[in-house]
Amino acid sequence: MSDNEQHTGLTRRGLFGATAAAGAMATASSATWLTSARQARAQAASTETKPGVLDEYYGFWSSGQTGELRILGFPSMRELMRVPVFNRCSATGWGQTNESLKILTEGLSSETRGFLAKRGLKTYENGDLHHPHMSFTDGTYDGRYLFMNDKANTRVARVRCDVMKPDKIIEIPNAHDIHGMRPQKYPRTGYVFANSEHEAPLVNDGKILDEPSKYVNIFTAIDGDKMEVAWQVLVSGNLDNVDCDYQGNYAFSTSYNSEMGMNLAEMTESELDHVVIFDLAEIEKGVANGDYQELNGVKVIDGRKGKNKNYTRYVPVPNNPHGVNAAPDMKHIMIAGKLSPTVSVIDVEKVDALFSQNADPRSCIVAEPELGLGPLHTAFDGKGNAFTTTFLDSQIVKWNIDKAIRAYAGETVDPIVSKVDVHYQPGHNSTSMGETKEADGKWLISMNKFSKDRFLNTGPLKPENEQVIDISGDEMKVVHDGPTFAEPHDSIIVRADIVNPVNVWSREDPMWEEARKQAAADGVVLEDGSEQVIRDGNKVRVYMWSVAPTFSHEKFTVKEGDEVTVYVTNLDDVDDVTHGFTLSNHGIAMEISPQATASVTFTADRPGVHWFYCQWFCHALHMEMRGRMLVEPRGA
Ligand code: RUQ
Ligand code: CUA
Ligand code: CA
Repeated sequence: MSDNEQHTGLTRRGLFGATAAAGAMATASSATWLTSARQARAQAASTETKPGVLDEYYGFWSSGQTGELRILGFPSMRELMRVPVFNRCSATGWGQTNESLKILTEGLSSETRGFLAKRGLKTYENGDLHHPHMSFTDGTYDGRYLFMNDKANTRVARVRCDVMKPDKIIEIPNAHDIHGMRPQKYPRTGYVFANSEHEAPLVNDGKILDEPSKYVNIFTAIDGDKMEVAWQVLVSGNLDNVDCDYQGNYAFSTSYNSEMGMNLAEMTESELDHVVIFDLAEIEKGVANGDYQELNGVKVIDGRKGKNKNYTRYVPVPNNPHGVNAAPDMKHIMIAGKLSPTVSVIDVEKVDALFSQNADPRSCIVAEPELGLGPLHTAFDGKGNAFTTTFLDSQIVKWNIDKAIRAYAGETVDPIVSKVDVHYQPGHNSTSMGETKEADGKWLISMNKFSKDRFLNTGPLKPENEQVIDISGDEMKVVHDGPTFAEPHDSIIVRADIVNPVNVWSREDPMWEEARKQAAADGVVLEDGSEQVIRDGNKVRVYMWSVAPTFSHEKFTVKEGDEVTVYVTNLDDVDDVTHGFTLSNHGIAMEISPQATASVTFTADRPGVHWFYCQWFCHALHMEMRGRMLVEPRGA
């Protein structure tokens, strides 16, 4: 058995026994680290942020199967906002208002819309949001947009950073379950790269079913400005995570299933899987030269192995690799080994030769330090160090990139700087500005999948635990534990000066373009305070405005069976005076922030008196901010 095989055997057993391993974490770290960590604690930087003091960073957090984006203040870890994206939100009406439904439905294929319609749905009501990333210009965040994936329903969303609401959500055709997703770093975003994780027939219409040898997988480049698919590439094996270089030349995707296995034994059979490297210029050339097939309106390039094309290269790496992270030195890409205790380091400058000279694919690997069991993701301090989570060891491993390269070249040097225990089983970690060329080396967040005994017991379903770590010195210091609900996979920590949201909506915002058009057709000006009820056959449009603490209508009357649309325009233009419109016993509620318009359409099929009220506390007389909908019975 080779060294490598031994590790693989160990980690496989460890992986299957992961929960049992969590209890025994302390044994994994040496006493030396514990002692020095204890000594260092006295001088640790504090996450405490005094009342009234603003945080130094924005944290943008995913929420996994909750489907929303979360905004945190960092390092205080105060949750500032939840931004519904793929989920249905009770508070804001996301997924119910016409404005949100437009965004949620216009990017779906007609096939998906038809499928959902049969289930009485306009859009999906769940999502699995793993990876939030900000748009880049010249290698750093530019504060324009946040992009994020939906693994559950094969979508990618864009959130506007000026208002912190999604403006585009698109379904990715030909793909199955978007997992890894990253924006292009240079010269700007540009492309948003998205990995389809799960294999399926290219034309998935039921003619091919249990014939895995005919399945494919697909890599997608989205035009981040238009939010349209630019092109796709067929690949061999599946795709997990993705990142790209700082030069705008290549994207790198891990594949844990190079075997194209359909069960665990098959998927973990090979000692080596691979990283696919995509040559963006070659692919663009191929598209321009017509070397593609068009499928569901998308140009699909064939980048599979053995096609003798220059679109892709496959670099063998151990073993069911997971995370891909580009270092702020703008030169190195870290591939976490997961079942292998190693991280494989790719030198982007050595990638050219893979394409131009058909060099040995492994020749771009310049280091492969052994860090511990279950390496998943790597973050950076911008000072030449990397921080890798080890899921099975429950540690963050700080290692020096240069030393790892020298060790790989044969020098006797230990790249590991220090390790710290985290609680328990970390997945992603992120450092302040760490995925940009402006990494500042101050903070790291370890996003731990298990909390176990760290908090008061909440029953069988436990929160996760996020730990803030001071990384300004050689020893890492855990300075904060924070429970969190399902399941922030990933996060970015962005300097606050980069993000500048508005306080009040602009009345020109495209969000209520449809409402404005309809109002114009009805002779109503949304913002002039006119209150009108327009009847159009069995369609009734109620135009309403709100100024704390009143709605313009104390009542409106409709007939049973009418299709009613209520438009509310919030004429308050004061910071933080958000109103709501909840129609009781109709399952309807929506948010109307200052100077916004929101609308909702429903059938008035309950005769009688129904109150609507404002659900956002806005005034001393907030309780009085209410009115009646009178529904005349049919035939009355
Ligand atoms: S993946 S825990 Cu969905 Cu980001 Cu690695
Ligand atoms: Cu308006 Cu409460
Ligand atoms: Ca594998």
